[in-house]
Amino acid sequence: MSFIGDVCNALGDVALWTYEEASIYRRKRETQPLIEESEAASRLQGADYRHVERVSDITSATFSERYLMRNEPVIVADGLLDWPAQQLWSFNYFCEEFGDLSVRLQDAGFKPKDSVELRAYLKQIASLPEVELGCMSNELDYLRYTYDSFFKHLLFTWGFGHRVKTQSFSFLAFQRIQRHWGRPYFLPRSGYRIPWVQMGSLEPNKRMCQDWGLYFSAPGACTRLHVDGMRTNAVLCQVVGKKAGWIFSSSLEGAARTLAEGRSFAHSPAAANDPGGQADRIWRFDLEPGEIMLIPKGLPHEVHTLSPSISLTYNFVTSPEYDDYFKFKSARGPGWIASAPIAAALAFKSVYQKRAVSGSEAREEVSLV
Ligand SMILES: O=C(O)CCC(=O)C(=O)O
Ligand SMILES: [Fe+2]
Repeated sequence: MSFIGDVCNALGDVALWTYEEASIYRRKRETQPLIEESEAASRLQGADYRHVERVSDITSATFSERYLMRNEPVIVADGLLDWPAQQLWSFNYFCEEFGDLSVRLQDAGFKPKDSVELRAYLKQIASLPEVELGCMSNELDYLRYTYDSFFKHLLFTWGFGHRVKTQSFSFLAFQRIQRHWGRPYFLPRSGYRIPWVQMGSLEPNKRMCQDWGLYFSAPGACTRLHVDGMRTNAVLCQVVGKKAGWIFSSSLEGAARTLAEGRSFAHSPAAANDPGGQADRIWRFDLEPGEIMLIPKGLPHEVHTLSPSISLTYNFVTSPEYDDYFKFKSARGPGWIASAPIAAALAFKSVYQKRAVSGSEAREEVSLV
């Protein structure tokens, strides 16, 4: 991408942020009635419960039409096919390359915790045994992202990161692992609103996308139920280890949050402007190394680490989705994170444990031909 192209994209980003800031965050939203805990439980119990579809060898047109535009989660089983990261990344690799750096860990709700030496942290988690979904431990914190100044972050966001001097792990890693990964093969090349890319192609390994992070976590670690801050799509690219969890339809946002936190939140009726106009649905996912999952824009999700894990994630919105995204975010506001995991809520435990026993979790690979 040329210098002029980078500057145009940066101006596009600024214009869009200003527009959203003025029209969404400062706007008064209609207040919805609160949902009772008992009603929340019955909504989740009555919801359609299924596994996230698994596909491979998917074109970007099919991916956009079947999943992105319909706000339907999907796992692309061969997602990391062309990423050298699959061969190169390991706990040893990151110890050797970046082990001396100090990193700030986070708890299950993205809250900053202690700073530790990266090597000590990675050694501590690398050999821990696998756990089952729902076995959580509060002992081990997560490494998600550690950035230094806001100004440097802007430079990375606009593709000038290679010129920046930094000692912050996420920035340094972004610079040094650039050739190990790239835009997943099934994502559109161009036509993004977030980040703004209307000309040229999006190269997320050169221009740091929103919420870009290299995540390291131990078996039993969890990212509690939440909706991503800007309500954009996320791709969760699983390089080492396994993760599992659930994604909830937009109609269950209030019910799921109410159960997780044990206090009432606004009911979220399935509105005409909900992306995909989804009925009550819970998707369970099991993500294996080499796979990439789409977490559709605005949907609540909770993620558990089952075995020592290294993953990479970033967020985006394509141009054709923007109207739906904007209307939905105007109605619901920015994202949130629950104060407790939904996996620990008794009424939800009975939902997922029953489904596991009844075998209704059978996985299927969808044929695209
Ligand atoms: O991988 C994880 O634990 C959580 C990913 C996620 O949902 C996020 O970072 O927003
Ligand atoms: Fe998320």
